[in-house]
Amino acid sequence: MSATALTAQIVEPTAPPAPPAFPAQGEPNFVTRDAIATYRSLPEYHQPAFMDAFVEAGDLPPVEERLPDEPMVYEVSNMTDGIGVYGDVMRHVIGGRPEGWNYWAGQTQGWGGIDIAMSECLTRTGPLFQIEPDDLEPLPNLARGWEWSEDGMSLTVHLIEGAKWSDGDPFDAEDVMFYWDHTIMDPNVTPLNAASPETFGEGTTLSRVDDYTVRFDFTTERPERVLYSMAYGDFCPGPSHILAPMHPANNPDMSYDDYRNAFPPDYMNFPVMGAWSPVEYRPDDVIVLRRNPYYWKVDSDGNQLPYLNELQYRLSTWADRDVQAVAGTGDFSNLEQAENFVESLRRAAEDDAPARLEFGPRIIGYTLYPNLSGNGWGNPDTRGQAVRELNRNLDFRQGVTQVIDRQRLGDSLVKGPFTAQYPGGLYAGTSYYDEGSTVFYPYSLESARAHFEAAGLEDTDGNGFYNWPEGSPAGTGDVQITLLTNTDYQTDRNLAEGVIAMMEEAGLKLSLNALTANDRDAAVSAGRYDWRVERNASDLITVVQNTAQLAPTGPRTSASHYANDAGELDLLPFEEEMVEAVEGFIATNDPEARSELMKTYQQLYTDNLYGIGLTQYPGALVINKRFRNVAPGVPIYAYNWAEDSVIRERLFVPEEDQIGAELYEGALPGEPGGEGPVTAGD
Ligand code: BQZ
Repeated sequence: MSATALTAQIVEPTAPPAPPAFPAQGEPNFVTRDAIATYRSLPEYHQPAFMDAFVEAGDLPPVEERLPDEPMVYEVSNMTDGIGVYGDVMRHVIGGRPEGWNYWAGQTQGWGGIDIAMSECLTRTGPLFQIEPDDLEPLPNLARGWEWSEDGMSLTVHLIEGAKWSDGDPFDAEDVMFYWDHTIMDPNVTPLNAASPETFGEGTTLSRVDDYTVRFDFTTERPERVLYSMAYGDFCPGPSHILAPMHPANNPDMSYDDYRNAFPPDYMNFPVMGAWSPVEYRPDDVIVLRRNPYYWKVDSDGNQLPYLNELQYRLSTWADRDVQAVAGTGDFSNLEQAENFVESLRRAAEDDAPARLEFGPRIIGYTLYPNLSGNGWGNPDTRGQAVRELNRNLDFRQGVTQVIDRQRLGDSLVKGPFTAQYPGGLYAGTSYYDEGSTVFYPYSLESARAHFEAAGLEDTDGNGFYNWPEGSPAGTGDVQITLLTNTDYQTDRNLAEGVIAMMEEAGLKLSLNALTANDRDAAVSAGRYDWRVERNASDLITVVQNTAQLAPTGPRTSASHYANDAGELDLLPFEEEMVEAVEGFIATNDPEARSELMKTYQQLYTDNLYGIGLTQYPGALVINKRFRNVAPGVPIYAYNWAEDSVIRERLFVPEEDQIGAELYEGALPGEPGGEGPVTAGD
């Protein structure tokens, strides 16, 4: 077809279609950060009654000796239902499976907030959804305070003093420096959630000042965004007294694989700074966590937290999590799979419904990501390399996006006002989103075909499917593309199958590669994929968190384009411009400059189709009605997941509502690596 005829068929991009109105149900109570918690000593401290026996038996020192001189104090004024009572359990259900406890070497604990319950980070961002815009900065946590140097080139961080790991070992700068030196700065180790040197800004260093003080030194002035990188998933130090002896840097008998697998799921009582430590694991059945006797947070009456003695994690499916939460046999769910909305809403609306369900903003988004590496990342074979070449062709990506009927795709998940057509990139309704900078390619098979032909594709054998471009090393056969997705979620699977069916209509042959989350994560980080359908991470929601992952700012920062084994990144021109915009954002604190940079980023992303947006919809927090102190308007996902944002350590259940379902009543975590929980005098 002549070029003019082709151009005639092309449908130009438009502004994104307006999303159907869907007001979030809960409205947060906006406060300043110190309204939630401060650090101070109190006249007296208390613990659950059953722990008195441990103190009498000499198994534990008295509570006031287990706490820091100035513990973190949650202010009753910010607790919706006031000071709580001890007891009861939160019954989680998850679809993940633990690989082990070595988060710092990239192992998953099974997700669903297990790692969030076990580990604490220097700062905290989950609860920021309720912070007044003028005070919007990460909350202090293990870092109780910080100050910038005059010239803004360094940040001195003050750690909480006198806090201890759940086995009584002191928490101090040694743990923080071990994390920095032997996790972030060690290229052989990638922690879960993939923090890397780029996460903290090119050339940043960290040094110990004294037992409770460390200092970041930067190469750019006052990179305030680093405070977000000191929060969950990027700076949650592990117990160096347990990890260091197993790390190859200190133990020549250990390889990095040995180190990664040194703490399998049946290693019990793993020392934590979080409120609960794992004491029982039954494969494909349950993980039980018991309260941390040295937890360093209290309420303003001096009651050592948490109020809940136990967390249970039933190892099932994510869909079952929704079902059990609305049925009342589970206690918590992030209702994030649109297919479950209608039934969950129906059940939650009944008078005797055991759980409350509250929808938040539209922050669940799915994207089709083509692998943009052309220089060998993931060692593609001839066919794979030919797909990469197509992926790197703008006409091809424009063809792919115009094949997708997003209205039909969204409706295939759930009818009604939930889903919106999502172009990709930053979300409508989030603080850095700009509609004017967002390019939307409307559904048009005709225009898609014109783009495919402009990319050199033709159905040369007339079987209805495009063949490899002329002279392609992949031969003359039909183009073959694999689509990777996560089989742990029906939404991921349904969207992938929807995309495959639509591509087939347009003449592109796709095959599904559906893997469990752990295998999928391994395939993605190794570059073993052509295309992947994925639920977006929080960087596209908040921008200030995981900012470096918004573009290939480093060899392993954006999973659409890692470097090859030689460390080379073959960025396309628009990717280089995206990197510039993101690095510019990281290097400035000027709000004007920041929003301009994100407009540039959004325009580059959606015009060049760095990722091809599919659908966007709200999520709902489902939590059993017996739990108190659940703040209003908790989004299931923003700066972090609701398991963090809801502040589980200050949730409680009134005595009369407690269900007596603790599996290890009266027990506490035992010795690290020991059998399991212990009772007083054991
Ligand atoms: C929430 C979350 C808590 C990871 C995981 C899981 C992994 C991804 C993502 C979510 C699960 C739940 O999400 O779906 O509702 O409980 O755990 O961590 O999808 O496979 O790699 O990024 O957070």
